[in-house]
Amino acid sequence: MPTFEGRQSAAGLRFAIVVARFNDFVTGRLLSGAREALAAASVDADALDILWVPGAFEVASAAHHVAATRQPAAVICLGCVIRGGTPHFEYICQAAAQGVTSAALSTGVPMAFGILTTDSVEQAVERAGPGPSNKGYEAAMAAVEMATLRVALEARS
Ligand code: INI
Repeated sequence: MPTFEGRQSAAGLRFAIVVARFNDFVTGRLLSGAREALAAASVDADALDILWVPGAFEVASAAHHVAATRQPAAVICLGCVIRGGTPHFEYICQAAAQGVTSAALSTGVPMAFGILTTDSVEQAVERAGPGPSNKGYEAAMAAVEMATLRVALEARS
């Protein structure tokens, strides 16, 4: 029975990162974490497109566009939505999650979901610290695994 798995090295593959500017004191750190993970996976800095968008709501449409036009091996989606006192939080989170899922399925390009949805600034900052527990780092590692899984599957088709 054939078994397929992704790899930890993605040398030679191109990636895109879509990052929301809203709460950039957090998303900038998620971006640093994602870049660190891609470097650890031997992805060349020149093989990386970085797209800044206004907020988490806009991440999915930019992810869809970059996937369709530049055909990266995977897209890493980064953002930070912090709960306020209104239902706005739920709408943005739901739109972001469903939008990224739909963009990945419709383009066939794997997308990693590194959009934090937290109850407080403290929870967001905790998830954007240095090292592998940074959620941007984790999302980039998921993107590497999914991209290389796809390469492994295509090599056998
Ligand atoms: N966008 C975020 O990325 N995080 C938030 O916490 C947030 N809040 O709280 O409103 C937020 N709003 C902006 C939204 O993503 C869109 O940019 C805006 O609605 C314009 O479409």
